[in-house]
Amino acid sequence: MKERLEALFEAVQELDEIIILPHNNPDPDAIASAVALRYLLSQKLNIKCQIVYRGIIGRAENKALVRYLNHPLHRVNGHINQPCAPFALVDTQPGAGNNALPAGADIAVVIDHHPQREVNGAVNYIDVRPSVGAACSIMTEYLRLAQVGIPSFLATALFYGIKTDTMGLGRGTGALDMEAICYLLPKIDLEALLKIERAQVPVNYFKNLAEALNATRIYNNVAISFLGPMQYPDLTAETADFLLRMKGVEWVICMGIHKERLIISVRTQKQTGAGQFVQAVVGEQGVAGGHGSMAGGQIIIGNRNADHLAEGLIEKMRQHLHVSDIAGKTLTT
Ligand SMILES: [Mn+2]
Repeated sequence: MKERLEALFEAVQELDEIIILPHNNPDPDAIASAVALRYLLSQKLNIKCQIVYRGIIGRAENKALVRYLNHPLHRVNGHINQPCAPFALVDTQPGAGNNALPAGADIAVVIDHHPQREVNGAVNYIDVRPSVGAACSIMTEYLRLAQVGIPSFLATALFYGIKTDTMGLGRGTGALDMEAICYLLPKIDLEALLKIERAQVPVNYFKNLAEALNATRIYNNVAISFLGPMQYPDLTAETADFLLRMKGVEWVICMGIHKERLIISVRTQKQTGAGQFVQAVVGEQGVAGGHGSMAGGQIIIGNRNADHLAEGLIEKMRQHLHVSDIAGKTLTT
C-alpha cells in the first residue's frame, strides 16, 4: 500500500502545478475525490492544484456540497485550450468519454474505480480499482498513508462521496470502502452533512418530479422514464435513484435531453450488470459505462429526432431486459 503512495508522489514530485479533472457533471464522489487530491498534493508536495470540470452541477445536494467546500471547482466551457500543466484525472479515465481531457494532453495521474479502459499514450501513474465502491475511498487511503490529518470539511465530503456512490453505503461497498467509512465517521461534521443531504430544492424541482412520474412506464420489474428536455443533466440520475425505491422494481432507466445530448441513467437492485447493460444498449452511438448497479451514458443527438432516438433505445432496453412483450403501465393515472 505504501508503495502506491510513493509511486504517486514520484509521478508528480517534479511538477509545480497540476490540473485536477473529475468527470463531466461531477457527482459528490468526483467532487470530493478531486478536493482530496488537491489537499494531498498541496499539503505534502506544495503543488499548485486547480480543479476544473465541464458540465453542470445541478442537483441541489451537489450544489450544497460545493457551497460547503467553498466552490473549489472551476467550470470550463467546451474543451480546455492550451493546458499549461499536466492533468490528474479522478473518478474518470482517459478514453472514458465523460471528461474534458484535451487530445494529446499530458496526464500525470489517473485515480478511478470504474472498469479499466485501454490507455493510449503515457500516464505517469495509474491507480484504477473497479472493486472499490467510490473514488473517495481510494483517496481516503492515500491521505491516511501520507499521514495527512483529514480536516472535518474533507472528511464530510469524502464520506458523502462514498455514501452516494454506494447507494447509501449499500451496494458495491467493499473492504476499502468500509475502512474509509469507519475512519471518516468520527471526523465528519454531521450538521453540515445533514444540510447537504436535505438541501432545499428549487420550486421547479417538484414540477420536474411530477413530469418524471407522469412519464414513467412500468414493465413488470422495469421502470423506464423519458423526461424530454431537462434543465440540468443529472436530473436523470436523481430521478433514477428515486424510482429505484419502488416496490417490485429491479431496473430503472431514465433518459432526458440536455442541450445536444441524450443522457441515460441506469440503476438496478442487482449487484452487477448495469454498466454492461448501458454499454450494450448505447453501443457505438455514444459513450457509456459505470458500475454493477449504477451506470450511465450519453449520445450526441446530431440531426436525428431526439424522441425517435429515445424510442429506439427504449425498444432495445426492453428487449435486453426481456420485457418487450409487456404493455407499459403508467404510474400516475
Ligand atoms: Mn465514483
